[in-house]
Amino acid sequence: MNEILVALGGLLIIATIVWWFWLSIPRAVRGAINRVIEIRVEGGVYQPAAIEIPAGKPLTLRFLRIDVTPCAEKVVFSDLAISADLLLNRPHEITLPALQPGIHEFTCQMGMYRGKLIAK
Ligand SMILES: [Cu+2]
Repeated sequence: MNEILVALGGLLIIATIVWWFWLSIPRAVRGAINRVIEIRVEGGVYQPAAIEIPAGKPLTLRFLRIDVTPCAEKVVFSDLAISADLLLNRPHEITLPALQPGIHEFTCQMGMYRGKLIAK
């Protein structure tokens, strides 16, 4: 009986992890034009994780990493070939070039933390 409970508990934890990292859909936040957009890295997520931005205009993102996990120490914009190291509790600004309309993802180096810029 106990083994079954342990197994069920394990399954529940796995399901939660899968949902957390891959299935949960972040709500889009609109980034104001000509303003630095601040993104917090905390508790296993980027906050906000979905940001609407105007296409065709350079923009600056300011990452603030509060998350101590090594996972959080790098942010990668793979389709833009940009990456940066994030120091703990130290804001790090990344200026992006004007983006094509579409979705530009940013992730940790293993793709577990996920965020996206929605350029329109
Ligand atoms: Cu990671």
